[in-house]
Amino acid sequence: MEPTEQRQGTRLRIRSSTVLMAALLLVNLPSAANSSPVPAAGQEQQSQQRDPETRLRNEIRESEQDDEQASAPAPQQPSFAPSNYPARAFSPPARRSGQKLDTSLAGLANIRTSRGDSVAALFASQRGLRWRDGDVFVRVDAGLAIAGRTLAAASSRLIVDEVLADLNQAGAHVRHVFGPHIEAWVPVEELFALELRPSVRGIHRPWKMRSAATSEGVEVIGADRWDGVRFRDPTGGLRVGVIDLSFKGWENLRGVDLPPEDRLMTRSFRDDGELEIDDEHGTAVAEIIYDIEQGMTLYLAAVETFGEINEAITYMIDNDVDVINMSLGCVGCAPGNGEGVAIEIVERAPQAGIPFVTSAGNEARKHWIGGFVDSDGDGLHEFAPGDESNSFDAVQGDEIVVVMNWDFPNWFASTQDYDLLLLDSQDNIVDQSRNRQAGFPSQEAVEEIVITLPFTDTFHVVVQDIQTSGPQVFEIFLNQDGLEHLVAEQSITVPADGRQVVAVGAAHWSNDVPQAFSSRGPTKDGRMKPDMAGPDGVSTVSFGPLGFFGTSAAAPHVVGAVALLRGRLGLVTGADAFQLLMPRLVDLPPAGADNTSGHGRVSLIPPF
Ligand SMILES: [Ca+2]
Ligand SMILES: [Ca+2]
Ligand SMILES: [Ca+2]
Ligand SMILES: [Ca+2]
Repeated sequence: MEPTEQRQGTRLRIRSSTVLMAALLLVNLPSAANSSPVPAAGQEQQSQQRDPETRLRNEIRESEQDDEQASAPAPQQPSFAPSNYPARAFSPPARRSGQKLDTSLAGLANIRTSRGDSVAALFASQRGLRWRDGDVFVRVDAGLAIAGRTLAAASSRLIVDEVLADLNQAGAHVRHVFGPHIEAWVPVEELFALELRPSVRGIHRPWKMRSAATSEGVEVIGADRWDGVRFRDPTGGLRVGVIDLSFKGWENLRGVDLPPEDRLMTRSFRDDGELEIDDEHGTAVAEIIYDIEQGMTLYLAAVETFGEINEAITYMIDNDVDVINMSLGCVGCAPGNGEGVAIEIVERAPQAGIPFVTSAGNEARKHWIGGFVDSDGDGLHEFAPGDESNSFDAVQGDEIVVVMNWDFPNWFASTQDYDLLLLDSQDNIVDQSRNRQAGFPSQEAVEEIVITLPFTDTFHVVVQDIQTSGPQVFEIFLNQDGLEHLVAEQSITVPADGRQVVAVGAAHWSNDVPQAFSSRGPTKDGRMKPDMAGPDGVSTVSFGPLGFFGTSAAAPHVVGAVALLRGRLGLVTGADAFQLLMPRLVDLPPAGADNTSGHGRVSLIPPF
């Protein structure tokens, strides 16, 4: 055996025993409240070399460990049996009964109680939680505790009103209500009390979109061949909607790379009211559409959460747009089988006759999926024989997002309980997500770790079986490249899995070769996706020459094509134009429809 393999074997054994030891200490050593269960000697040495923020983080971690020990139940047989639910890390025992709070939110509440506002603010920012003067932005789910029912089936307007009254009494500021879901600013000290309210089923991070971050495409798809075709205006205006996180620099491009002022509408639906909070992503998307067709009014809508997207869709429908581009996706916000609130929200557009075009995702090299395997019986999944970690290298300051999904058919109220851990190279728990899945509404089969890394290291994603009826298929997404074990299949993001949503993969403009990172289908229920492909690697003012890569750049080529056909052929609706595109897609290898480029790359080559 090679030395590297031996070292790996040793390290993994240490890892397993560390996790087990933490659990043992939790259940057996409540009196050891002032000692640290996770190896601390090495950690202290490291912290001397790290910055002040790292020391503060270590303080937070120690505080969390105090909480773990304070919450330790009566001693039991140490095992990973269901009764020994280990390390509900951030919840003290009196608060365990509810178990409706996401791990990170419970951690935030405990940190604020023990360490005050400034440490809590740091904790929130390191975990990607919106924080404002002691309030945190959350999604509250309203429903009754009926095992085996989804939230939608366990909720009603009366139940939602009851939770709204609870929130009002708690001093919360409600921002959006969609179905049984409420997005609100909630005072952190009220989280545990709210968790105990009978009609509150879950308090979670708000579902958020992420951009598929990072023209020649104009010629590739043949839009230049339409230069001599006069623009017709049969319905009093061609209108195109772009929904995105941020439109930085949009004002500078008016009248040249974007429509002039009288045909460029902007509106922020974001809680912060910003159009330009982030980067030029949305501006670059709009530039591509305008490269292909100039005769339209563009509607730019800035969003981040589902509640905000819901309002943006209403805005687009009210303004009678012909086609919508949203080069955004999320993971861990729905099961990926065409079901879920994200899908319901965006499919309001096609139901109103408006084609909704989205990016397939850039996650093919950031994804793993497979069945749970535990041949040594220690409760930890083996990604490969003898390897209980899916590792990656990352540097201090990286905002890491690890998302795990499973039990796709019953995702909304899962009885299968897995937990997700992130360990460093010395097997310290950097962070963990230990939400409860016991079959109640809002107990989604998802665990999510969001953490700004306090140091540079090799990190390990570890999956633990807490209580399941048998091995389940699960998937892991990491928000950066470099995951040790990868599976490209089924890496499509939400809402690209929607049946009425047009999902677009990316193929490089110069050679029509699909990008390795372009998310692959099929959906979790086995349907082919993406639907088609578009060019990427193209030039925009926003991202520079040949600088806009990804399915985010591919999708607006489809939207631009729909707009062009609608305008130049004098069609009445965007849906009419979309129908004309489908039979003219250029099939890319392998022959026939496939889960990389769908039915083919978009083309406007005449005749039409
Ligand atoms: Ca194992
Ligand atoms: Ca590994
Ligand atoms: Ca869990
Ligand atoms: Ca093909």
